[in-house]
Amino acid sequence: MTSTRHKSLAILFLAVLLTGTWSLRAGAQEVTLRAVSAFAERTRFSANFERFIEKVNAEGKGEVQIRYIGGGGKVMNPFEVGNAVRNGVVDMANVTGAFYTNLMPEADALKLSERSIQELRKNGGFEFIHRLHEQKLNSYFLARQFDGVPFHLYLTRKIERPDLKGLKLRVTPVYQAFFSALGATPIRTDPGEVYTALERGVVDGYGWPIQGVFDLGWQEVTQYRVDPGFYSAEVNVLVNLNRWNRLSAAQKGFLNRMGEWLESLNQENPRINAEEAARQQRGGIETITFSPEDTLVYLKTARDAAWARVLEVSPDNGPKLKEILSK
Ligand code: 173
Repeated sequence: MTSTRHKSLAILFLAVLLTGTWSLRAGAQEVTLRAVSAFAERTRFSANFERFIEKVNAEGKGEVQIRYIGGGGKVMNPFEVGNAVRNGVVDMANVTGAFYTNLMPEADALKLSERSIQELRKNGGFEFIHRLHEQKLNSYFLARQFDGVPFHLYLTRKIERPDLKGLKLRVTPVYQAFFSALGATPIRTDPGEVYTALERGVVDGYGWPIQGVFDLGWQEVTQYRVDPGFYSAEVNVLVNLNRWNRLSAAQKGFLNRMGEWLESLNQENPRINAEEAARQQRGGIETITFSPEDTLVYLKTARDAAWARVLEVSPDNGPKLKEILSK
């Protein structure tokens, strides 16, 4: 009897000891975050995020690791990625605001920023965008990538003037208000459907940044690029807020430093933009430029149509965003 009692006490003691030790270790334990990209793996708009993951995994041993589940339509529909990080189906996402306007209509304004993310972080403007992501996307906004990468209109037929009547164009929310204002019929698709839509003549062109046209072979089905570009691409790294809040101060600090490093890669963009434009030219994509007056109309329509849309869908936060992001 006594020996049984002793035995169970000893087991209890051992259990407490083990649990205690285990939970002490758990406090400092490495966490693994599950991450997805809304863009296809190893394509331009996943590439910097993939470099970020490599760096985190190399420098974050014992602290934070990231398990990359993958990107593009392979893992989930790109337009579902915002919802997945909001629900905690994934812990981290690489995604453009254009893919989560259903949850956060204000995200459509992010492309309109005339200030770099470094500038916005310094002047406090970023705080507002940060809070919107907490409220509407249940996410911590870790980093903004691709400042200074303009979008362009790519076409299979030549146009002489900024008049898109009769053209069916592939869009996301980035281009929708602008191309519609110039008379086009917009057709929304994710990037994975662009090639087929062009090949089959379902669309006469598409919106896309200056970078990444070659990733999915679109040079084969693209004849023209309209210059100049407009807006600025934005692809954001978001972390599910509940997951973020459970990280230790050290883990948060580490990820924030890595996020800043990721944002510093934005300075590579002028060089990459020039390389990609040259590569498009070699690939046979001709540029279309309008008269100086028409160019002004083109750019003014881009800006005005997009801000009008933002103010329409977000009458409460739109004016503040315009104040923060415009120069
Ligand atoms: O799919 C898109 O054209 C789009 O909206 C986008 C946004 C940021 C980077 C690349 C593409």
